[in-house]
Parts: sequence; structure tokens; C-alpha cells
Amino acid sequence: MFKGVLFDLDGVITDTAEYHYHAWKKLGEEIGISIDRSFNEQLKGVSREDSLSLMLRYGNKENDFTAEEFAELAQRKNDYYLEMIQAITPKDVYPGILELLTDLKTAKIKIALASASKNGPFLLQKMNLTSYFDAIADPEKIAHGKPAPDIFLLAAKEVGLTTKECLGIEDARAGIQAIAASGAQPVGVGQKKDLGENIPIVSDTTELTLAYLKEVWRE
Ligand code: B16
Ligand code: MG
Repeated sequence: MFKGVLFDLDGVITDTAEYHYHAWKKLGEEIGISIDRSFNEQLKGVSREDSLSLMLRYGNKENDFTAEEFAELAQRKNDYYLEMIQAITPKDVYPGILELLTDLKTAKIKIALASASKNGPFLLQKMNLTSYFDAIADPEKIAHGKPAPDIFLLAAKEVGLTTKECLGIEDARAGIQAIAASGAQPVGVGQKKDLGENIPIVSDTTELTLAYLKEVWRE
């Protein structure tokens, strides 16, 4: 049996992916880059700085900004995002997640956050979920973002486990790749066409029960 579950945040615990999209779109409009939802799929799970680089490349503006201006743009996007997430409450936790966290705690299975977001601790607080987490892996401490395995390796380490003893739950392709590369077993939230054919996928977080995770775990 698995001894730990490593959770992605945006798109697994709550719908912040939508706010990220609106914040990038607003920034894009200010600098003459128009993005749509299909482009936004590429940004899911990807760090703030890497997302900005992808957006500038998409708009053919990758050479238009100095390092200082780049940092200001990343900051401005985060300011828009922060403004949007102030209103988040425990009601914004996706259905089934609180029950899953409660059942994992009762079963003494470790719970760690493996989000690329530097706003993860703030969001957990807003949703009253901080006390469920045995560790929050700090994305500032890793060398490479998703799809590299770093954040999942760190999350497992912080709860005293190896990734081989853990399941990872993700909604983004980059995140599933990161879990697989780390040696943990991936479970996807979303569609097979986006996340892959060969892994267990739920279309809805209500399906993410402890019984389901036990069923898909391969010894
Ligand atoms: P921040 P996850 C990721 O979170 C988001 O999916 C991605 O869109 C975002 O750019 C990234 O966090 C960084 O977030 O700007 O708040 O540090 O899906 O890994 O939980
Ligand atoms: Mg995500």
C-alpha cells in the first residue's frame, strides 16, 4: 500500500487554474499578446517565470524585454492573480477533496503538497486545509519545474518517504510527466486525451476516494 499522497493544487484541490488564465490574459492584453484557453493549457502546472517565457514566445516578443522588465511583468501577473484569489473560501475546495484528506489522515497516510505555485501556502490557508498537510514542498527550493520531477521528489522527502511509496495526483500533462519521472505513481484528474491513456484518470474529483486510490495502486 502507498504511504503518502503528493497533491498538486491548481486544478486538483481547487479551480485556481481559471484565475491564472484570467491574470495571464489581462497581462497579455496590456503588452499586445492575445491568448486563448487552448494556449493556456500549456501553462498549467508550469512555473510563473516559465509561463511568462512561453507567452512572450507565443506573441513573438521574447526579445522585447530586459531582465528587469521581465521580472516586473511576472510580478504584475501575480498582483492580478492575488487580487482574484482573495475571495477564495473553504467553499471553493473541489467536491470530494475534504473527505479524501480526512480519510487519508485517519488511515495515517502522509499528505504533501507538490504545487508549482508560490501562493500554495496562502491558498491552503484560505481554504482551511493547512492542518491536513504534513508538508508543503517549497517551489523556490527546486532547480527545475514540472515536467521535471523535482517538486515531487522534494514533497516525498519532506514527509520522510521515497517517491516509490507515494501516489501523485495531477491535472496537467507537465505534472503527470513530473510524477512519472519522480518514480511515484500518477493519478490524473481530467481527460485521457490530455493526460495519457496508460494511467488511472478520474474526470471529477468526487471519484478521488481512498477506496479508488487503493484500487489503482500497483504493488
Ligand atoms: P504561482 P500547480 C501551478 O500550480 C499552476 O498550474 C500554474 O498555472 C502556475 O503558473 C504555477 O502554479 C505557478 O504559480 O504564480 O502562483 O507561483 O498546478 O502546480 O498547483
Ligand atoms: Mg495543476
